Amino acid sequence: AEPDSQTVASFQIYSFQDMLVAENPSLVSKIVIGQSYQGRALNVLKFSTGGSKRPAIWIDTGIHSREWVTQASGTWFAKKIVTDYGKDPALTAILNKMDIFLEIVTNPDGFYYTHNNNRMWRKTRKPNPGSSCVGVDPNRNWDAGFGGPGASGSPCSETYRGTRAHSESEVKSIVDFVKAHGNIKAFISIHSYSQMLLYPYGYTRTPVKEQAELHSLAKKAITDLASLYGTYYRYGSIINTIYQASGGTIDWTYNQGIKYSYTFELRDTGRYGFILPANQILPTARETWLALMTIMNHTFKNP
Ligand code: 0X9
Ligand code: ZN
Repeated sequence: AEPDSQTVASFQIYSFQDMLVAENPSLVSKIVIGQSYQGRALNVLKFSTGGSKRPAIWIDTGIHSREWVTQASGTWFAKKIVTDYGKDPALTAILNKMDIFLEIVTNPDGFYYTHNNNRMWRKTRKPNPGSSCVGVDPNRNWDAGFGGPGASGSPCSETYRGTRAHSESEVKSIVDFVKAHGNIKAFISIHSYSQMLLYPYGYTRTPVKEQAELHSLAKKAITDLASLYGTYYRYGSIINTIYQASGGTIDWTYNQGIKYSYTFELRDTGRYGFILPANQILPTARETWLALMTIMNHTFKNP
């Protein structure tokens, strides 16, 4: 019989991660930072050439489960890192001084659900007591303007914030990891779709202290992204560029002192939306990598 799509998708991403570690043991290891509500491992790939608690770059994909081009791109980034280390001088220099952490399947329960029940599932899969609606928006659950405008208090909403900040294990596991690590210099959370590169804040109009630097770095990153296929990105703060959103990932990481906190919204601008055709995966991953390298390089040079 044909393997079901769940077998193909997250089993393959999980076994791919183990294979990558097995084939590149001196560069890649796998850390389990926690478990999802339904008990799935929250795997993070660590790319490191040595040292301990080196300054680090975090990248996550798939926190919104239906944004499938992000998990696919994250998988490609993992392979790209091991392929380019020792060949691309910029990446090699970065990895000789810094570590990269990559969480590809950041919302595994939601990802499972998008394959087996509802392709358009966005939230976690934890039941909400007193409601028949399931799940919390993991990009409204962080302790940054939590409960303010730009999130919902209704369990049936797609932007339900949850009963308290960090109520979702998928979020809390990252919070604990970031705090325990204490030396993360860039935090990049990858979503789709809209073609935007965003920096804090989402919950307030108050500009961040380093707005000028974050803005010009975003411009450089999207210019490099566009150099490959001409894909046009907008950029700016979340609240000025997309909409007000409270309890978001990168507002929390920024407030933790991680200056280079960015969110991508990958392809497209709505023609296919979340159901991006598979033939756009590789071009999306390739162009996004150019922007990631720009941000990582700037972080490396401005510790
Ligand atoms: O609404 C969101 O969570 C994001 N858009 S999406 O279509 N991927 O759902 C944008 C939110 C901006 N990011 C943060 N608040 N961190
Ligand atoms: Zn999203």
